[in-house]
Amino acid sequence: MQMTLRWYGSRFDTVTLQQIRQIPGVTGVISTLYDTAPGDVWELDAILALKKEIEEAGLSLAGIESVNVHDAIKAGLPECDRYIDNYIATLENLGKADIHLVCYNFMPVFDWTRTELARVRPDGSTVLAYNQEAVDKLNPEEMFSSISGDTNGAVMPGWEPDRMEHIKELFDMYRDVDDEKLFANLKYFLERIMPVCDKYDINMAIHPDDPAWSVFGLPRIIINKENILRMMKMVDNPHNGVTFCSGSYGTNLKNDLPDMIRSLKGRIHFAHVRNLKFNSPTDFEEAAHLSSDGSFDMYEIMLALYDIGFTGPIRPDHGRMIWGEVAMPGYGLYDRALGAAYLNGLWEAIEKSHKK
Ligand code: DNO
Repeated sequence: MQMTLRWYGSRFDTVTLQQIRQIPGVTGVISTLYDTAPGDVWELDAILALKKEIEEAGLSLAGIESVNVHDAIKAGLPECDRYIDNYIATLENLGKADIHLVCYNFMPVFDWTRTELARVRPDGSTVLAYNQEAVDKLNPEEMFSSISGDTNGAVMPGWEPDRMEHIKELFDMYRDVDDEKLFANLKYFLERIMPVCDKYDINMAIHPDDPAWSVFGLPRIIINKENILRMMKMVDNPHNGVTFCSGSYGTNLKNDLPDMIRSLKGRIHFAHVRNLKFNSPTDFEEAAHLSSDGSFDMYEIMLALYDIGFTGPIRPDHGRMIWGEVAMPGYGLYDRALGAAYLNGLWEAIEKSHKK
């Protein structure tokens, strides 16, 4: 596996490439053209400039997170073909730039959902948190304003203010879309993009829905083992793969994370590894990566990745805000660096104990 960190680009991130380079064992970043909107074609020059900047800092561009999918594609609107053509053009340019991993999601309207971006934990750190009772009391329009005061000035991925302004229209778009329809729209999208993925050897890695159930009555499909295996089978091409995100699948305690990993052998192209601490089945917070700080056995998760021969990029996921850092919630330097070091430590121990 290759240890990486997510990086939003020098114009958007408080963390620098030079800082990332000093985290032991981190050799690459996962990045994006953060100022592109879903549906835009990514220009080759812009992709090459991003890659060059990263490589000049002594790191590799290990993949893209995310090339976002336009809502017209997810909702299966008549104009979806035009947006799929644009997506293919972007993949074509990524392929020409020798980039072989694209993370994306197929969540209607919202990307991930949290009710708090800065819940204070007993040690004084602040973390992202989710409480179902709080969601039940909100209507979707209030969701964005309820968290927007805590973003530390950052635009949160998936919560871009100009999209959120049109939230009512976005909800209308999905009025007739249920889980089955969403599966069909995803199949159509994948079938159309697989030829360009085959041509350039681009691994598509779908990110799970977070939380892994329906919010505000919207359809959600990438939530459990059964659905993800269905998705792998419905477009049975190795380039149709997954981002295994422990923190997203783990929101549903019924998901057995190591078992899911083992069932996806050969199809996990990217891994996000983080812990969650459950206070009740409907309230969780994003703890430190260490097993003892949360509810998951991180050793078992890393062991399952090792057992399936995982060789792709991996990244620590959301970190706590600690040591006075001010950054995009979940994406500061310090706690993610601790997470990377910890995950690397687990991996080294697993590797060595298997070689004996
Ligand atoms: C949250 C992230 C997601 C993820 C997208 C992938 O912090 O894990 O926003 O990047 O769902 O498209």
